[in-house]
Amino acid sequence: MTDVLDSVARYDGALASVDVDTAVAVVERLLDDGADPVSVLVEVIAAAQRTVGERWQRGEWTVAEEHAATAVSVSATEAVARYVRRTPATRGRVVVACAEREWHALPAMIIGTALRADGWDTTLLGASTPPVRLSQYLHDLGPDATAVSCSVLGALATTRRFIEASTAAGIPVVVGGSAFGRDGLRARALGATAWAPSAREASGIVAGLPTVVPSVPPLSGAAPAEQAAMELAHHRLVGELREHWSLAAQIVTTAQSPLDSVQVIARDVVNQAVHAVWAALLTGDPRTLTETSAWVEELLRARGVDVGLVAELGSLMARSLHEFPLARDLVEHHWAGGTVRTGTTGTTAR
Ligand code: B12
Repeated sequence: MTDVLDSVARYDGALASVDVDTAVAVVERLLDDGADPVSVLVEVIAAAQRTVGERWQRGEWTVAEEHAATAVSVSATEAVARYVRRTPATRGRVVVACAEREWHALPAMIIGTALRADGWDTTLLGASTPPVRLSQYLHDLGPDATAVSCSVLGALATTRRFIEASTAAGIPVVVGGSAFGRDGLRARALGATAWAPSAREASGIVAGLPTVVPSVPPLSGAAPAEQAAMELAHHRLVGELREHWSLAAQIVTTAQSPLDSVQVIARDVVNQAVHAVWAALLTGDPRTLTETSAWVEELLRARGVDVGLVAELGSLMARSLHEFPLARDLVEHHWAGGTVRTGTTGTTAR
């Protein structure tokens, strides 16, 4: 019997050396030895992918290395998919998709494969699919459920459009992925029929879904309206922040390629920060701001940059958001532990 810990270590090594053959051989060996395919997906492939993200976050790996390692994991997931397809699908059909702006297609692929392992007939639509395209697929395929994977906070708004499209056709929607956090609060706020924390629970959750669901009611109130207005002003807002945040002026020694320069990281960070505000407005969950500011702090610390710049970014955001009072209030209270100074009032938020 193959030792699982040893397999995980060999798999990690294969990602680091971009060795597709070894990675595929590791998962095939585990499966041939009788390992549960969902455990291989969750404990080997998904776990290793999170390590890839941590290496990028710590400045140890470039974006190019992250891409290369992910391509290896895509091949390994395909190997699991080939294995599970040997058994016929005996349950209903599930469409697995990522909403527009969501480029993390591998988590969706892992969910699709986990569902197929449990007998569901799955159709994978891939990354960043427009809602109108989803509606077309739902009309053509008539699935029993839609499964939506969302890794980045900026795609929660478009995930909501998927929930609207799916429930408008009466089809229940199960959601998951890191953008939903560690509980079902954001999923419920967006009107999803169900949420699951990992691929392990996905099949049981899909099995328990109602056959038909009503259309979700429109999101009403001031917060979703502000989020929609922020989306329209996004270009201007991120432009202002990128121009004024002093991270752009920092000299960083750990950058290994132009794609990993601090300016590129600053662009990503500003986008993520504004998206965290959108997500809090849409879901009523301010942890999106606490989590994102902690993530920015880790990114900066790993690159030897003054972490005081996290609070500076918060202050700039609060100032730029003067037309968006709820958003501004969220930043003042939840970004960087509530240490944001707006400059206009001179006060420190609680
Ligand atoms: C590979 C990768 C990419 C690739 C994706 C390629 C691909 N084909 O998928 C590329 C290079 C395109 C990319 C781009 C970006 N990425 Co990226 N990426 C990753 C990485 C390293 C791995 C993603 C992955 O495959 N995870 C493995 C999956 C399976 O794990 P999981 O998400 O936990 O999924 C489990 C559950 O959540 C659940 N689940 C997931 N989906 C669903 C769906 C349903 C229905 C259910 C029930 C359950 C469920 O089940 C899964 C298995 O148990 C992650 C690190 C990480 N922690 O995941 C970063 C990460 C997600 N990326 C990040 C960032 C910042 C970005 C970029 C903004 C910039 C960048 N670094 O390149 C862009 C944004 C692109 C966009 N708009 O979508 C950050 C997000 C940080 C944050 N605060 O949100 C992370 C966390 C990296 C980090 N540590 O900072 N990325």
